[in-house]
Amino acid sequence: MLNKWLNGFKKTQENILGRLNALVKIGPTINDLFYDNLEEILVTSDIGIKTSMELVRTLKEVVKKDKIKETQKAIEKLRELIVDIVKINNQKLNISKDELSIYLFIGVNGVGKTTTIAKVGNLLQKRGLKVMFSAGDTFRAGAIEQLKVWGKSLEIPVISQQEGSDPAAVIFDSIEAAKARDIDVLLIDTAGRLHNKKNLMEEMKKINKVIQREDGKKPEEIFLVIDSGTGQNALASAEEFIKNVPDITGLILTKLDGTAKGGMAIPLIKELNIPIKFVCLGEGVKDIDEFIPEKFIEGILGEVAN
Ligand SMILES: Nc1nc2c(ncn2[C@@H]2O[C@H](COP(=O)(O)OP(=O)(O)OP(=O)(O)O)[C@@H](O)[C@H]2O)c(=O)[nH]1
Ligand SMILES: [Mg+2]
Repeated sequence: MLNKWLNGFKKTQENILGRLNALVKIGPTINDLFYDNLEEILVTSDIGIKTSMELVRTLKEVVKKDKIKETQKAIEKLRELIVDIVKINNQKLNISKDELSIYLFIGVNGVGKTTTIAKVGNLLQKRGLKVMFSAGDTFRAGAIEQLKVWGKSLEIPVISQQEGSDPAAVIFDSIEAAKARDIDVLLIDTAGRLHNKKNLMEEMKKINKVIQREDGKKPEEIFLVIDSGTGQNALASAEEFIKNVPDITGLILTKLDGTAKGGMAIPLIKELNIPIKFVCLGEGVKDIDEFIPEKFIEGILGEVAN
């Protein structure tokens, strides 16, 4: 699994670590230019201007306090600062004992919601839990079929209605069916595109309400699925969702395998204060792992070479 992480993060690591190593090589002693270059590397690694500036400012304080002279040592301190940010983010999956748990997957179109449902469903099933899928994306052509194909190959039941039907009705049915069949976790797919953002947000609110009414509690997890390739733009998009669905319990970062922008996870954690619960590192059903801060840091920063 560690190899998969390291492979998945390869592009991000080359982007960040590669340039940090080059920076240490061109100047072994700390000076103003070092900080300027460092800030530029961080900003252009999708860590975002705000978080990058804060990191450099804190690093300057640490360097001063610890009387550090070498750029190599400064980079090691930077790594510790990033670890501190990411570590707040070590949260376990919420699962209710002895009653149905509901996981709702939301996010803009194409980020990987449906694929991630298959991955999480498979993971939970492997852990001995009884899972079920709910085809709550009745909007996009082919979405129901896509989930059914996953359900068939993973032997996970799928509750669906026709395309164009009311997602709230599908979700209602799914909760009833899940309870009747003693399911542990119901994973609900949702549409990512509904003409415009306003409709999408209204739909999300409505779905959330239906679940709370039918299940008598909030979903155990509301996952906001985010495409890592969108880089630092993901932050604004996530903030928009949070405004409309305030109960988001976790983020899932997809497509880390194809991007050099994995640094975007750092401002997301810092600014949103919502844990990243899973990372996805490929299209296959097994290309998913729980977010582990140490592994993430190793993935993006590796070991700083001497
Ligand atoms: N490389 C890679 N591709 C992924 C990953 N996750 C999803 N994909 C691909 O991204 C594409 C879109 O995935 P979907 O799961 O259909 O995305 P969605 O959010 O459900 O899309 P809509 O239903 O249209 O809103 C598919 O081709 C997936 O195979 C990942 O972690 N890595
Ligand atoms: Mg989908």
